[in-house]
Amino acid sequence: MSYPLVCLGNPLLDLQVDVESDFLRKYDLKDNDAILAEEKHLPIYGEVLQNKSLQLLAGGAAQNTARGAQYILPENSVVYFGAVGKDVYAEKLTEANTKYGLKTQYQVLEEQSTGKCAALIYNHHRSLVTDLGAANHFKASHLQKPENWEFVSNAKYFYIGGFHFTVSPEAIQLLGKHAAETNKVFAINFSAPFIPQFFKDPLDAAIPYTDFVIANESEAAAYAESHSLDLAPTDVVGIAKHIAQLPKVNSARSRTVVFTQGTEPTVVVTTVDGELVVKEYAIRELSADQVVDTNGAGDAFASGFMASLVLGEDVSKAVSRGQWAASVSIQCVGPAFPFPKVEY
Ligand code: 26A
Repeated sequence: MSYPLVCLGNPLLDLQVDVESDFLRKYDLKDNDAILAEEKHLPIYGEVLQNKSLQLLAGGAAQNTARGAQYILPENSVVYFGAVGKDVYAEKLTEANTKYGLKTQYQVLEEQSTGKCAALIYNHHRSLVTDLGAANHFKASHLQKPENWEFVSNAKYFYIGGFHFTVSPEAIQLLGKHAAETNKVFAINFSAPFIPQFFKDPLDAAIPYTDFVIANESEAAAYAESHSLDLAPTDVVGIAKHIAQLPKVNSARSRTVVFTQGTEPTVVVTTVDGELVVKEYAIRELSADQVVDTNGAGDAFASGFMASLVLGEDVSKAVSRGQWAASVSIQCVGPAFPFPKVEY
């Protein structure tokens, strides 16, 4: 079986609820962030289960991107790897993935429970608090099993959710090396500010394999800070230029850095024949009443972007498809796309 796009990440079930700012303050949370749950956050999961607005939704950043890319692409285009338990949460994920036609090759860990993410919606913001559970135990050796490596060796594009740097940098290295050695496309997403901040070393070790780096403005700022760049944290173009020029293993492909900035234009920096080319693309505007929630907006952008690359389109089209996918997903509850399907 030949699926052009392989994605790797942490499969999670989102427990999405509407909250007031008091709730966020009580747990010391920002309006818009993504963190790993500490001891003090654990009561959140009990509280959200009591909340009348609770919705159980398939989540996990790279899994959202994988589902979204499969939504756009022809059947049998995307396969997703990650670790889950053997429980009703995993069944919920499988149900959603089946609806989108996403192929999963989960590592199933019977002793662990499937990971969960409290997605706390406050106005147009979302604060994500994750208990990784089984997802935290994914092993690179799962990819190396012959039945899984076949998907890897047949793929042409790889997409890694940055959140996976907290789990298996080894698996990311394995795929990055394979992509570079076989001249395939390797893309990563920073996923959250805490990745460049606290997982700097595994991130830096993966950058040389990347052909595409996707992130948002707050992740770019966190990168600049943790790498002590002599740039303002708001200088997204400068930060993108810096990353675009970092050493690269596969010199047959140039590196492109894509920074989304919420409602501000998407910044793209590419190296063409050693020269840096900077482009900015205005987003698709939505009126306030069209915005349902922004949970998964960045993942949806990455779905459209990656699907476009798989379709053989150029970077400007990929950004445009990404922006379209984000605007579609923002109009849905949680990290989802509408059925019946809408087309770009
Ligand atoms: C390691 N962490 C913290 C995470 C995540 C995560 N996915 C993987 N690892 N924290 C939140 N998410 C997912 O991000 C999506 C929105 O972009 C949530 O499950 C949510 O669906």
